Amino acid sequence: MSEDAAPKPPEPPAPPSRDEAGGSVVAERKPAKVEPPGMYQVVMLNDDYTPMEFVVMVLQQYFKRDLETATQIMLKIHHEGRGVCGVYTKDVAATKVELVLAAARRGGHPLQCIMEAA
Ligand code: TYC
Repeated sequence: MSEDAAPKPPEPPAPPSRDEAGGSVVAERKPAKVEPPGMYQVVMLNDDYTPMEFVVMVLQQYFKRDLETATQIMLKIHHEGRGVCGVYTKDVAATKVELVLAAARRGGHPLQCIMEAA
C-alpha cells in the first residue's frame, strides 16, 4: 500500500440484532450489583523495645484515638501481644500500615503493624 492512500472509511454500525422471528432484540441491562467493600483491620503487635509513649502517639496520630482510648489499646497490645487499631477499606488500611511502619523506622523502633481481613 502506498504512503498517501486514502484512509479506510469507518465501519458502518452493526445492524440491530434480530430474534428468530426477525424482531429486534434489545439487551436488557442488569442492575449492577454493588457489593460493600471488604474491610480490613489494622493490627499492631507487641515487642519489648518500642516505648509505650510512641505507640500511644501512633494510635492518636494515625488512628485518631483520644489519649485514653490510645492508652487502653496500647496496654491491650502490651499484655495480649496484639490489638486492633481500627477497621478500614483495603486501601486505607494498607496506607495506615505503611505510615506506621515508616514512623517506626524513622524513630528507630521495631514496632510491627499488619492488616488482616475483618
Ligand atoms: N511492650 C512495649 C514496652 O514494654 C510497649 C509496646 C506496646 C510495644 C504496644 C509495642 O505494639 C506495641 N515498652
